[in-house]
Amino acid sequence: MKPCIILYNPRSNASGKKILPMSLLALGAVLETKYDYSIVDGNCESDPLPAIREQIQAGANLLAVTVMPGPQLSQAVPHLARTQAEFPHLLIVWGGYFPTQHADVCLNRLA
Ligand code: B12
Repeated sequence: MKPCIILYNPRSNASGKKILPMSLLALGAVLETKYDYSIVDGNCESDPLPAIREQIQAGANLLAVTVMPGPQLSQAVPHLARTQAEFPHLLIVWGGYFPTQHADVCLNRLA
């Protein structure tokens, strides 16, 4: 079945280390057998946007992103703004350390 959920880990380290996206793997474990999902890892993709676009064109309708403060946030904001502009009906869900601690900023300034 085609994935309906994209789990996106914006790049979290400049050194290019392929760190396991534990946050999304934990989410995937919950989604397993219930929903089809794919993981787009910014630590593995030089430009994650084409990979995200491809999944949406293949039918994905929810983009779930994990965001820590710092480099991940500076990736997430422009990437999600561009993706939302291109796919206005796409549902985007923020999770992780930054939105958990700064929900007001995410809801009022970034949505
Ligand atoms: C692994 C890790 C890293 C890795 C990155 C991993 C990655 N995502 O690629 C590396 C080493 C690169 C890293 C770097 C940094 N980190 Co760090 N990191 C951690 C660490 C040790 C574990 C996080 C983790 O994987 N937890 C396990 C997963 C399963 O739990 P989780 O992330 O909370 O996810 C759960 C929920 O939050 C939720 N969830 C998470 N994402 C999403 C998304 C959606 C859509 C939904 C629905 C739910 C959801 O569901 C998950 C399952 O329950 C934590 C400390 C800790 N013990 O938690 C610090 C921590 C998160 N890091 C922190 C910081 C500050 C940084 C840096 C800014 C440090 C620096 N100065 O450079 C950088 C920033 C990097 C960046 N932003 O890009 C702080 C954040 C503090 C804060 N106020 O938010 C922490 C808490 C450490 C600390 N005690 O200070 N980090």
